[in-house]
Amino acid sequence: MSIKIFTHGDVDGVASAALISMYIKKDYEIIFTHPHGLLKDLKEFSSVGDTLYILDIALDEVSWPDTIKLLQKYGERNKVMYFDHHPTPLRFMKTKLKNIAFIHEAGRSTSELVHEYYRDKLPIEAGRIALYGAIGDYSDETPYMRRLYSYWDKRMIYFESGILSQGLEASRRMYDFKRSIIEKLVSGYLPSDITELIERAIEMSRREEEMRKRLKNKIHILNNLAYVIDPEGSLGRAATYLIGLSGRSVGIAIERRGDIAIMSLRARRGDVDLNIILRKIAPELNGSGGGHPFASGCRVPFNRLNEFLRKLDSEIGRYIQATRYPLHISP
Ligand SMILES: [Mn+2]
Repeated sequence: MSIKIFTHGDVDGVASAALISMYIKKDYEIIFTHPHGLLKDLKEFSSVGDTLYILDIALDEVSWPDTIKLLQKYGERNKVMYFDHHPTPLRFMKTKLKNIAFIHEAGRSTSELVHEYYRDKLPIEAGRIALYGAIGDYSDETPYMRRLYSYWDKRMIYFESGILSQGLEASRRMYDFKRSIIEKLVSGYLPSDITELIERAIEMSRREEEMRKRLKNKIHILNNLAYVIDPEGSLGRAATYLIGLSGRSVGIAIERRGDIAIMSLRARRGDVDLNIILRKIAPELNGSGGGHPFASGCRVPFNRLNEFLRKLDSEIGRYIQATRYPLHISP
């Protein structure tokens, strides 16, 4: 029987785990996971009687009923806290949950939700950690976070958060390194105090710029989306740059892992809701996908990738058509 923190490996996940660690103080274990792996990781790394914190992990469109069933079973014996801000599955009903504290709100980072929940029990330094996480998810402009900014200098916070996000992006599956970062943040270090993190951040920025330049030769463009296979760099960053390079609404960076195509998708703000489209069409091709309206992830069998991309392209086109209203011209 112990305390387990399941979290995402990005800035928001790392910051949220640091905040929980500051609150619990000791004897916890941090496990990095992701939406598609949550159920398997829960079964492997936790058992009935554990106190669980799940942070910044979207509920997967396919496996969520089993995940919730398992968590409710754990919740009969011990505390289960679920903090997240990703849109929930299409048929998910928060009100039907039993024995799980489900703290959820779209549009606010998980770090913000965690900080607000435990704010009376956290030291002042927790506020800047929450801000790093919120910036990492582009969600630092909420009323609550704006209030937190009044204790800090925004430029300094952006500098530190930038090091953290570039450094973590360059350390994808280095879970022990990420645990050591959390430990350091908890004991009061700034990201800029951590030499290895800075070195990785600088190296990441250099590689990212090289990748961005290479994308021009690897890009494939359909009607409404642009994609690249194996960008040789961060998928999320590549997806963002594809929008600018192609002028299309959606950028998709794809990596092959065995028989699976792993994708990161970004949409131009205001054009489409990727989360809704992916939750609908990915399961139709034996895959899973979702996330935020403008930033999502997806995986489908590699041999169905072309079918998926064509389907997605026409679905995006339909979505844009359906939501495009004539401009209102005021007199
Ligand atoms: Mn997040």
